[in-house]
Amino acid sequence: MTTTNAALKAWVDTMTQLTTPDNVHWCDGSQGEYDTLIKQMVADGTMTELDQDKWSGCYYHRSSPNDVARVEHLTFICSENKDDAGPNNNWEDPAKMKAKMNGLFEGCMQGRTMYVVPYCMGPVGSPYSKVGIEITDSPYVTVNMRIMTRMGQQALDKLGDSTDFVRGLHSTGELDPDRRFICHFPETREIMSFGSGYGGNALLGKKCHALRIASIQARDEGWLAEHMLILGLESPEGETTYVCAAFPSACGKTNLAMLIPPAEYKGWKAWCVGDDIAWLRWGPDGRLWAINPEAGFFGVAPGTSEKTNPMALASLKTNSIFTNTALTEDNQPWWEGLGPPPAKATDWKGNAWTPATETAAAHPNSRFTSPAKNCPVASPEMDAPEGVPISAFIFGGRRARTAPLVFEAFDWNHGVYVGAMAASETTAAATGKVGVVRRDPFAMKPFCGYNFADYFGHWLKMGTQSEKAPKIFHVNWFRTDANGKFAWPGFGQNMRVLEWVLKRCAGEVDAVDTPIGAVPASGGLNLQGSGVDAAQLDDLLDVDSDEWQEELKGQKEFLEQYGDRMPKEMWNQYHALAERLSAVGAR
Ligand code: OXD
Ligand code: MN
Repeated sequence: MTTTNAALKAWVDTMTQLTTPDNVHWCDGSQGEYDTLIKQMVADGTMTELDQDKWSGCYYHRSSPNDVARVEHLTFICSENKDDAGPNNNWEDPAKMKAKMNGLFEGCMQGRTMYVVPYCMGPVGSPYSKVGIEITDSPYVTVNMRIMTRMGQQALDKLGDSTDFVRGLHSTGELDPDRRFICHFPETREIMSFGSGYGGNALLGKKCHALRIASIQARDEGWLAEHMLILGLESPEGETTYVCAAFPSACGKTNLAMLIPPAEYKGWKAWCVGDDIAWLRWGPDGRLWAINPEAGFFGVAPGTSEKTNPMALASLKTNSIFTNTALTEDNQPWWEGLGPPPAKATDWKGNAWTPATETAAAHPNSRFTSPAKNCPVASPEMDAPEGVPISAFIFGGRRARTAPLVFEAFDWNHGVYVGAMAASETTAAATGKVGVVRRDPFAMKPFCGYNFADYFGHWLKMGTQSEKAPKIFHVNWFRTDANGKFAWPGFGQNMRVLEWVLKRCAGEVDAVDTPIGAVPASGGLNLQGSGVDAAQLDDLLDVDSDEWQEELKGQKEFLEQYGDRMPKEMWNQYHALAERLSAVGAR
């Protein structure tokens, strides 16, 4: 590992003095370094080697049982000005929080090795990529970062002597939930994360850098950093159209990103460019181009199977790390939904487990970390420096009623409003209370590093900058019928909705206006072979006045939280929607 970057060396020296590690290791990102770290973790019990004949290059890790997910209540945006963080974030004064965090970090790496992890978010050759440095005392984090980012010497080479890098300091500390904080300092582009080893809290390139800090950089520099998958759909004629889609966590983003078109779609191919994050900029041609800043998938294991997502399953078969799944007696990972349960296993907490055990074998948020290149439908454009041109944005959530299967926004500003009002209903499993609407604007509620009112303003402004802005759509795969059953088959069948989206982008198919947006005209959505008939589709596309009056109330409450800072145009959109709804109500 070599660098002449004086600012970087000085910062690493200061962090070394603060945390006092026994050793400092600068990561070069090589396979040899990765193998050495894995070997070391197998030796000390941090990792278990899986059956290498069936799971080549795969390892298993069990985290502390109190450290299995992102901790939104312990995540802070420490901007100089509280209003800049907005009601959508926890805020603390940066000087106060820095002092508190420095206290936690003081001497915390004693007896440990400090790993200096240079990483590049985005293809190394892309002018749109950004370099960050994560300092961590976790070898588990280090090997995960090598899968999730372009890591090591290549990132240092890209950085050169520039001082423009995100500074991330991470320690697992004592994994004490009372001494766990994930803090962002937007003005100085710094991240300090203490007390957790979980991906979303500890792999600082992902949510902390590529979304929270990058969303702020994007606002300042005129681009977008979004919680979106990027999917290419290639027609039988060989033309590929790209879409970006934003859904709240655990609403099937990875599944849609790796969709397999149904049998009726002969000759169609779907290509995965990314499953979680998109960075978008206007290209010289006036279109919006997207890169995936990541190099791997950090996917939820439970529910992933040959049936639901064969492409994810193929991706995780080699060179992957499994965290908090179950482990079978013959050293294979297992999770609920994968297939028949093993007769005996060890559960995610390390306890003996059999199918008769009442608790789940895998934690519901157990994960696989896999190289994106493993995916059989990884887009050939995944490394393209300029990214891919986006024709449509698709927003969605999990709604039992209210939101129809699909609708198109009337124009960009209406589309921004639709994205801002994206919401999901909680499921019984999550809260014990079904049907509570949780607003998750642009699926960015946990990830927008600044005031949502300003974020919506930024999106509105972006739309004024080109005539070729993508069209905006909203989908809902989770609508239920009168019996409470899912009315739409989902998964690969979602291709039918995507085809309609593509046809709308190409101006090839009609739509019917409703008060909330335009839905497919009769016969416009291909149902052949779907198992859904025309009457069922009518129900799936129905816009119910009473449900929307209720929805309007929730939208108003949400907008009001942001006071004067909410752009007037968002209120204009609200009033226009209310008027359109009352016009049909009065009919
Ligand atoms: C994720 C998330 O892990 O959104 O991608 O929580
Ligand atoms: Mn995500």
